[in-house]
Amino acid sequence: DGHVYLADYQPPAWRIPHADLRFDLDPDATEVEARLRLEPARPGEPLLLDGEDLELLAIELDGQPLPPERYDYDGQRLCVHGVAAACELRTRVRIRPAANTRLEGLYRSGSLLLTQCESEGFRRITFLADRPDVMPTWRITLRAERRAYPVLLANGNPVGSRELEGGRHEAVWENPHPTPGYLFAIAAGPLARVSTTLTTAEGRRVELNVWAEAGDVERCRYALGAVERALRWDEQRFGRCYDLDVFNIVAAQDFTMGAMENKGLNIFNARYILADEATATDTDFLAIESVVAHEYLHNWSGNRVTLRDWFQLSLKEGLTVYRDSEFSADLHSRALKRIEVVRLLRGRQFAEDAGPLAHPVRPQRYREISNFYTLTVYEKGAELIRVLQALVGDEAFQAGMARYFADNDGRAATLEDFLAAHAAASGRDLSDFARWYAQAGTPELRISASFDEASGDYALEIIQSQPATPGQPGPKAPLPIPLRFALYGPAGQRVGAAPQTDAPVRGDLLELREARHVLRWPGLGFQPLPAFNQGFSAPVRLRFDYTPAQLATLARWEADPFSRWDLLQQLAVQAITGTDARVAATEALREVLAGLLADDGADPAFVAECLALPDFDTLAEAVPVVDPQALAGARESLLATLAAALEQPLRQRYAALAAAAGGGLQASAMAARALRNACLDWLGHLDTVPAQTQFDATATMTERLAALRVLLHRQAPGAEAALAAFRERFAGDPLVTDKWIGLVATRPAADALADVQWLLASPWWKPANPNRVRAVLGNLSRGNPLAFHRLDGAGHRLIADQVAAIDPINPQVAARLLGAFEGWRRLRSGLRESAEAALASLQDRLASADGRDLLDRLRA
Ligand code: B3K
Ligand code: ZN
Repeated sequence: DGHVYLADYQPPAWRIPHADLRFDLDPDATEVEARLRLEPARPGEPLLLDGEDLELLAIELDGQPLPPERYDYDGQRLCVHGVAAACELRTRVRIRPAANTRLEGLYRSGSLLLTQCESEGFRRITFLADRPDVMPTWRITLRAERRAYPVLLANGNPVGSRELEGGRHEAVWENPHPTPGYLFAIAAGPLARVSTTLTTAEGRRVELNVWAEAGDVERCRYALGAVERALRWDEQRFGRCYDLDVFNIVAAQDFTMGAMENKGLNIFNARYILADEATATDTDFLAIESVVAHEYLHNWSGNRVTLRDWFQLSLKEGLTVYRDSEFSADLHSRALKRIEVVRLLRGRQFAEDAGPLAHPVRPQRYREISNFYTLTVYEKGAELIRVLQALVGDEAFQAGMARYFADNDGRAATLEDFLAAHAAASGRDLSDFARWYAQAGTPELRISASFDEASGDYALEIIQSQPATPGQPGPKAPLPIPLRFALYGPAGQRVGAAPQTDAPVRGDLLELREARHVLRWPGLGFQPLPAFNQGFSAPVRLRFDYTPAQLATLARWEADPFSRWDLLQQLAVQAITGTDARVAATEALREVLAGLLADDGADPAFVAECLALPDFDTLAEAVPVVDPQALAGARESLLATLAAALEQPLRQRYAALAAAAGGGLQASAMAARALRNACLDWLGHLDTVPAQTQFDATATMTERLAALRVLLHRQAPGAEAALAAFRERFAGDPLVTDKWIGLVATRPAADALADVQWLLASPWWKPANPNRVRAVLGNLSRGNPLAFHRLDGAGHRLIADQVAAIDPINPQVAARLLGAFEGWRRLRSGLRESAEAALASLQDRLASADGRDLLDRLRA
């Protein structure tokens, strides 16, 4: 039926211990000669290799040309007949990088030639068993014209280079670590670098380089520092050292995802490398550091220990997201990092888990694996590592990680291997925990309290349930859920008494195992105020009926900043979507925010997070039927009301932070800018003059872009002039151009669609550049509910038409865009029909496997 099933896994029939590749690079026609050493692993099986759209020029077995009857090649698979023993296969193929708009395999980006192989792109370069459990060591020879391609990079260590005739030259690289084809990479072109050397904790001298096209190289310094920080952190926190003599990163303007962790040669979307304070925002800097760390950290979680098959994807991605978020939390603020992660999880992953694309963290089947690089596999996968850590405790978790790396080094592992290492280290049976990986959908906890006046007994009842999801109608087994909790007495004192319950309790951590648990405090004597899920210990939807006054009280009593932020979010959700509680919630919110704005002792970055009310996606998750106009309108009017009520404190705080916000990347300056920009945004509901003043005076992109956003989104008198000035100033910089385009595409109004149409007809529209597609269409579909969900259906039609247009150019980018429809069944009537019609219109217009798979699941 076109699906690949986890249950069908078979180990490879042939091993490939070594691969020797020779490239004659040319953008129009590159020739690749491959010598593969082959050994039968399961005697009697045919020799099959993957190879997609390759022009086969020559084929030899053990030095003898193969006659046509000895092999078949159908454009997808090469089958060599009549081989049973170890041998060497030599092939020569031609490929066409400049014609490769899919950006999978070998492709051209500007003056560079680059590769992207994960998941199944290697087969577009040459023949191989293109699966993660086939792991050759590699020798890679690159030859090219020196003038156009002075730098030639590949995986591993450089082992030689020489001049060739006719202005050509050659570089040879060796990767001694067994490495699957998906981690193969080469990069060639007029690259310049920033560089440093260091000695690892194991005593290895390593050269770190970040490469970019010559004009951009000065903007690579921050990324270089980030690599060094990540390398040191992995040594200290996990005892993992780097294992080659060089670590190279290359920045590319055309790149489908964020970045790629190829062994020793990471290739990055330029937006996650290039930065200085004039062209990148503070948010960009933090994102760069975190993506650089993520890819670096893959060297152990992904590369040294790789995957048996693609179903195990979260084994490297969830784990590496967990690792990079710990890195950021250790280097900066743990609470702020947690807030960022939980925003993404609640706003986007919960939506994925609740819609037609929901799937388990380890899917059981796929048609196109590219469609499973999802928030569920990445972000929920990372949360599961955190759940595991909470269940076994920090010390056992650390021991389990050490054991996992030691037992699986050089292997292609499974989630079972991961859980076995943790079970052994913690002495705990983790078979119930494994259900988290198999069951889709966000668990829900309903908690209700009861207090008996006569006896003074207090009790909490906790009921766990799992929603039905596509292919998993249920019923589903209960999950082990680590839930933090606290009880407060009438004056805000913590109740220390442990509850009576059949669930294990360690301090403030409760471990839910069954569908229902009751916690009793006999004779407590008063009705306490309970608080739950501090630090978001459990990735669940939690329902407990609080009044606005109770939420506001807890927001003062709770010490954990994450929880305080979370309680304010809940208050804001009540103030926006509530019925009876609305007025009271608004007033409570005003009071808490006024207190925060007046509190000079609070971290300004934290106050800024509290001022950022729940975004549209988070609100949409809180209501059963999504009415975008009503939700956005209610949010807008809450902001206007509060801005008017808080005008004085907003203006004061904005002015008081001016000096601290000046420049520099130290935490205090970033925090000051964050709070100033939050104030500016709120003030924009009343007055756009401060934004105009900030736009004219500032030197940093953080302040310039925030000011431009207010001017454009509030349609200030100076908006057009400011946009023109910004556009001119950064005309030569595609990444900054993406920024103003993003602001235009997210103006919160239905007629922003006309601006998007204008962009699509302008010279700025570059449908083959993934960053530009995201800037224009990703922002419209994911960041502008009023324009995307226009009542006349024009937003839905525009995105559907663009998906059809981009599908033949870059199917992965098109499929991502199509994912914006994932919430369509929950839209209010009228919009639901228009979304359904837009999807139906695509039925005969998508040719790619990516697009077809996604469309079928969306419409099922
Ligand atoms: N592993 C890559 C993602 C590859 C996506 C392929 N369609 C980047 C990362 O997660 O680190
Ligand atoms: Zn990753």
